[in-house]
Amino acid sequence: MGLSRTLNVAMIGYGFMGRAHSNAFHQASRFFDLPFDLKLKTICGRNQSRLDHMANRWGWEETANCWEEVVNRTDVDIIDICTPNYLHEPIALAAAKAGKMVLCEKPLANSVAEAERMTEAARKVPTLVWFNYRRVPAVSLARQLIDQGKVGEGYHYRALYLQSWGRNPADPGAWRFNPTEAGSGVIGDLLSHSLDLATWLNGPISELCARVHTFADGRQVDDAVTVMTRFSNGSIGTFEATRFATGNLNRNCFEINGSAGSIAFDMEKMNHLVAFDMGDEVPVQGGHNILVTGPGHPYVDDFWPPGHIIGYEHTFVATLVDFLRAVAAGEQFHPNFEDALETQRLLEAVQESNRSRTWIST
Ligand code: SOE
Repeated sequence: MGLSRTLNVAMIGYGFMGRAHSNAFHQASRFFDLPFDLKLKTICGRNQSRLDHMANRWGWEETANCWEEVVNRTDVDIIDICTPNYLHEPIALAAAKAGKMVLCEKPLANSVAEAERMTEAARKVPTLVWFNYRRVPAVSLARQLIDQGKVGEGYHYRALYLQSWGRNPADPGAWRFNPTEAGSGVIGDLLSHSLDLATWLNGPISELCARVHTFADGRQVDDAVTVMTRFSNGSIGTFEATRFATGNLNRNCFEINGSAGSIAFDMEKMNHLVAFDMGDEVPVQGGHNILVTGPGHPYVDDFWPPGHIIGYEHTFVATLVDFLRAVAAGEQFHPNFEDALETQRLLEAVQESNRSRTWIST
């Protein structure tokens, strides 16, 4: 791919993720030395007044209403998809066909079949799926500690993704509650994050057994899910994802227990990682509460001086930085469409296990 220094970005969609991505497109080159400059060229969607508001506030040059035209523009290099899930596939297929780099919100699709078509179509273009929690510095540090053998032989992987807004009946028509648009409830929205992290940190899942539940009367998507897993490395896992965890707003947590130590993370304390090391002298054994703000921790040296904490938005910046550097180096970025397809297979196995009331090999 002969790329110029400036890459023009077109974003399709303008909700919560549209803001998170717009911020990342601006901030990436302010904090990091990058191989490319990004131009926020056009933002596309149906509602003109929301588009105008987004364009003014977040510095998009133009607005557009027809994504089919936008993905075929010769002056656009990157298509960023942050629409409701059901539109991921058609937009990604068209964008890949037009030879664009394709960035896509999670979950990649509403089914494995869709995700397979997207992955196949995009084989020759750089892809990114916004599983942003991998780039929380504390989570990246967890991965480094695991790679250094600090957990040892894995025994347990435990994940919770707890939110509570599903209890609010106020907006039953919102797309996240519409099975045609969202595909599922917490399975695609929250469990997908936990499974992406789990397979990145602890390796492939070999089998699983799941129970899905909907609490709200008449709601057509799942509100909660619990999953038991076996991992290929011999460890066992439990996962819980819910929009009914009263009192919890965005607690994306995991804990890993192994022969050499343990690691625990909680997104509501995202600048910290708790690490327990069996190598410590017994009288001082206990969880080290590490403030992951540098020096030397992943990403943070390019943000603020040590001790100056960062936030949710920085995870999108770090994701984008790694993607642009991978593109410049001609390397594969992860998680890409292929990685997200594997997660999609797990999501479908969860649905299948719930339907059949059986363990599913994955
Ligand atoms: C849902 O409330 C949501 O916004 C998810 O869609 C995001 O992926 C997650 O990061 C935060 O919660």
